Amino acid sequence: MDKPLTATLNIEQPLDLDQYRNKGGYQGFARALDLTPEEVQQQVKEANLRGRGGAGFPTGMKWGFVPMGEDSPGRKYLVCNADEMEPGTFKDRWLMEGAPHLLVEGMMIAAYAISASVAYLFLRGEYRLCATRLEKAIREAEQAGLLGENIQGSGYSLNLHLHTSAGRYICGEETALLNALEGKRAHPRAKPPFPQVVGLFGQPTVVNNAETLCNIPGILRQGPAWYQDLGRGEDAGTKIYGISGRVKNPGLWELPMGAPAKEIFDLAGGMQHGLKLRGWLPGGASTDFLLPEHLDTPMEYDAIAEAGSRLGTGGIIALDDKHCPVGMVLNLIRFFAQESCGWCTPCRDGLPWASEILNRIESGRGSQEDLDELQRLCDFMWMGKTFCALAPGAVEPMSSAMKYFADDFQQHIDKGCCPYRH
Ligand code: L3W
Repeated sequence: MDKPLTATLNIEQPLDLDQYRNKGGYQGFARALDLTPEEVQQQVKEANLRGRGGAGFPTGMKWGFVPMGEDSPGRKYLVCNADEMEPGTFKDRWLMEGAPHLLVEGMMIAAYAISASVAYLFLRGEYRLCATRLEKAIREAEQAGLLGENIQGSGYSLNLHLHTSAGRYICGEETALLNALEGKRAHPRAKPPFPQVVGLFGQPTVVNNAETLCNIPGILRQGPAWYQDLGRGEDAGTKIYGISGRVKNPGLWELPMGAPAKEIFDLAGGMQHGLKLRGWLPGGASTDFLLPEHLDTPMEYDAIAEAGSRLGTGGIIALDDKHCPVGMVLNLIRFFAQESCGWCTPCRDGLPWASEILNRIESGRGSQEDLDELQRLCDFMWMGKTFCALAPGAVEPMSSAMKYFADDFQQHIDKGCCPYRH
């Protein structure tokens, strides 16, 4: 099976420019330069690539919202969102550490497709090894004339800058990220207008996740039909799936879109000795729990949604039967409460409140009213009541845990202690 995301990945020593080129690297970019930007967009639309950051928005469609030609003569920007901070998610790090030129090439093609002359790679600050390796790849591309003015005599010019984040989860929300790049406090902006029309410094801007962009070189080099065929079910291409929790071998694998979750658990060697799977979050912490009975579900957008969750980042978090679900949710809500930017009330006040109530329940001091209040808070922080997806995302593991593991919540209250500790 073709594995275009990891075919050139080497985590010990990533390929330098010449080695990457010897394996077909930058052929996708060369092919793009032979096409018009609109034709490149069309290729990605036909490939049916969907965003890998968590929302699954169609990439070609997103690019198509950028006003082109005489409609928009000003500067346009491409931004790579590599601020990977979703708990249980470490796929972008792997790609950037192991295949930096793949991302640089993907950014170059995406920038060309929207006629952007400046691109920013917004990188999580803690990813220092990624920064070193990406910086080297960018310099090599510049020295080879693949970046800069009038690239390869094409008339197209692109400058690509690496920006390391000062470090907040909210910086991964695309409009907060744009504010951070502008040197402002990283609050989300109201949408619409979407960044494709009014983005960085008020100019048309596309923000794409790092893994999404790593898919682009293959699409241009081998065509949309080839890319479509890589998927096993409804969705096209391959995906970096991951798993953490008490499985035997936590890790990352490139598999066809639509591979069942069970296959990922099998690759991880199953649960550690003596443990049973109790539940799993399919794609990072801000997704709903699914159960062992859902393991045959294809890991693709619609199938996971039908099962009652979201594919999210594809980074599975496994919950075992010796681990308290209330404690797990408390841990996640504490993270989200700490990372709330405080811009809107439901998130700023709701998450610390939920954290306090969960703490009471988990430590055996909770009441029946606390459970009702938690349920009310889930509605208070839901989509449409907040500026961005942070609080609604945080609600997903909490509300689904209250549904699937209701007995565990109840036992904490009835016994006055955590049943997993006593
Ligand atoms: C034009 C419209 N553009 C949507 C664009 C929008 C954005 C993309 C997705 O949250 C999710 C969230 C987290 N016209 C448009 C449009 N767009 N409608 O499509 O937008 P949206 O609003 O669906 O989602 P979002 O606010 O970008 C992203 C989830 O990801 N998540 C978190 C992941 C975190 C990481 C990380 O740390 N690296 O990936 C996990 O599931 O909960 O639902 O570009 O402009 N009408």
